[in-house]
Amino acid sequence: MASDQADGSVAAVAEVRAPQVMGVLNVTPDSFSDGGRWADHDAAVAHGLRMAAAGAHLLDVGGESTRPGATRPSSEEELRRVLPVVRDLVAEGLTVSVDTMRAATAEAALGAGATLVNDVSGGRADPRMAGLVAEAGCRFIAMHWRGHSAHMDELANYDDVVEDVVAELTQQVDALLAAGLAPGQLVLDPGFGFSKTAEHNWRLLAHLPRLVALGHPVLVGTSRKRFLAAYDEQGVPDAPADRDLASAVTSVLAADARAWAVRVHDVAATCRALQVWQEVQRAR
Ligand code: PMM
Repeated sequence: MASDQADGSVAAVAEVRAPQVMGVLNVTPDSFSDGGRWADHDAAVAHGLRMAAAGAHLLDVGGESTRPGATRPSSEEELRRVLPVVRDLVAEGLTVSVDTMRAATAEAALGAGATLVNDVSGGRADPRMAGLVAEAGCRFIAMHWRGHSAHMDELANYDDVVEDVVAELTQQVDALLAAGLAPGQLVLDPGFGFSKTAEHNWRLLAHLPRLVALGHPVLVGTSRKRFLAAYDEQGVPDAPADRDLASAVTSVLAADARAWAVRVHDVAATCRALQVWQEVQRAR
């Protein structure tokens, strides 16, 4: 974008862009946020198309629930869930990432036209992942991760959650670069809700600029997570699907911190919230 100055010169003014919106498409029977709703192939594809029409730039297709305590599907089952959905969404001209910790699933999804790999373990769960992604040359979303869902809540111990997450992600970046990834392939994610208490999540959200300052694009995945729950007088939390307003607020905070993308369930509400944010940036 260019703007006219009072002295007649034209100065380049970088437009501040809102984050990319990544729509969550869990093809699983048991995800905490939307478990079972899109487990059927046709329902999943239809939901992906709806999210794209609502403004999603990317669709994140996953076949393994990562809710605390979840058990893992077999590799074959994960592929059976994910692959036909990836293929059909790519055929519709959409940009698809595959949410998987398995190199075999990532490889098959890339073969079916996915262009990003989103690995909540940052390449730590499968020793083949880094080599595969380095070879493919695609974008790789590396999340902060300490262990599988079955026992991740026991691993939520930090001296200083912001500095510890920054240090562990930096170590992971070094490992990925050593395995052959180019710096431009990397996207970092602090991993909201993964081995984190509510307090840890609030601190990470408050200090997102610290992560952005590492120099890689940052993805923020707060949508519908436990720490955003509202509680009634009996102390009962609301349902995950009732947390979309709170989630949209966190997307605006992510935009303020200059995150590259937000991973969300309610694409329409997120896009509307980010439009408002963008108008305020323009008016500055
Ligand atoms: N959260 C979930 C799954 N995949 N991927 C990234 N990169 N970041 C996240 O925060 C993340 C993820 C779990 O949430 P869901 O059950 O709503 O998909």
